[in-house]
Amino acid sequence: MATRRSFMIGATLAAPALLRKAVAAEGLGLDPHLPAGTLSEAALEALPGKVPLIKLSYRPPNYETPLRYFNDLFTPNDAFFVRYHLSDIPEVDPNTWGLTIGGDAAAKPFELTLDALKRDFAPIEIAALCQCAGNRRGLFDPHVPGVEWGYGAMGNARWKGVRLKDILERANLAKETIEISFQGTDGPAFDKTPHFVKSIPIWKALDPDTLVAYEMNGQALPHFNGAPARIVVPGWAGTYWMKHVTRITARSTPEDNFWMKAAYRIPTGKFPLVQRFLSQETVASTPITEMVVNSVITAPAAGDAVRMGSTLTVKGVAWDGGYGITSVEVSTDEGQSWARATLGPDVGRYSFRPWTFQVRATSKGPLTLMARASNAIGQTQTSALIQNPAGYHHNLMHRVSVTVA
Ligand SMILES: Nc1nc2c(c(=O)[nH]1)N[C@H]1C(S)=C(S)[C@@H](COP(=O)(O)O)O[C@H]1N2
Ligand SMILES: [Mo]
Repeated sequence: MATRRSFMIGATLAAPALLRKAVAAEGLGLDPHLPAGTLSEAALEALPGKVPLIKLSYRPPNYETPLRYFNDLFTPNDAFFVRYHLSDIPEVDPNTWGLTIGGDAAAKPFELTLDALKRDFAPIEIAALCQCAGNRRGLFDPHVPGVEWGYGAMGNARWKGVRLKDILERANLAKETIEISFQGTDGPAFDKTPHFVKSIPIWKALDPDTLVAYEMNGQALPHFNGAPARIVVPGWAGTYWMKHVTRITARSTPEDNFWMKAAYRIPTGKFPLVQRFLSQETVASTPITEMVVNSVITAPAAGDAVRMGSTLTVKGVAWDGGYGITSVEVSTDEGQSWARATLGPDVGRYSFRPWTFQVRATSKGPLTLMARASNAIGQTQTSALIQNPAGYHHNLMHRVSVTVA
């Protein structure tokens, strides 16, 4: 099996000269509540293979998707957001790529080529939203440190691959297995930051919807979204969706690294979440698990002009951790009254659920739209932000103001 270095084509992240010219920041539609530094520094810029996205940092690359792309149920691959923690991101050659399955709890460790992965296991395709737990961090009030995302650290796609459970079955797992951990090929460029390694509890790894995916929306995964294969954990925050995965480790002890012990954790019991990652939980904090119920308004855009007397079609998407969206309501009077939006097609419980709402513009001046999603277990978006030090799980109701003239 290839060593870490030998299956890389060699190029690390492209030098700035290879980027298409940065486009002027105006027209980015950034929320004015983002930190001042983000508002002045963010720019539209295209990574190789991508359309211009909102660049928040270049090393490591953190690029978010402009809100209007979520008018489509599935986010185009070339507009799908990009999130990395470390700057050395080799392009992986799919022909020499290999996946190693091992660990102290795997009685029969083995290795897979990409061909074997596709040939030896039944393919399955699932529609699911990949969202960074820190999506909308930049809208926390007061601001918290971290990548200051607006609304676009998420994307909805059809993921094709094989069940992680089918792969694990071949490794003859010990009954003591408590976590399955994942490692990719990217690493630190200069410093001593530990490699990005994440684990999930064994019960989530064996969930038939948890995948090792090699296609996204009918195409091979783009480099920046994890080529040639990534982990897909439907319903759970993006942090577990390991890109360029090369090693799957079955563990009889909890993974003990910075990325599990210090990052992507929330205060224990503070959020209305159901799924718990008990082998990593302490009295003070617990790992992020499923996404909270949420929605955005994708049209009209903030600041649009609307003709007096016309009927405006309000559009958006809603999602949760996989319990299922049951309603979206819209308010045009600052939340005093709410009316039900019409839900669009249900393509799976982990996917965006589109919705529409018609409203007549009956008085001149500003018109503020608000949206609120609810799910099948009775959860609704919050109207008071749940504070937490790293700015995760922002699900305040989205507001968009237009002008009726
Ligand atoms: N190899 C690798 N995989 C990774 C990460 C990373 O830094 N390296 N970041 C994770 C996080 S925090 C998120 S939110 C998602 C983002 O997926 P995307 O870049 O395809 O949009 O990838 C996850 N997988
Ligand atoms: Mo993330």
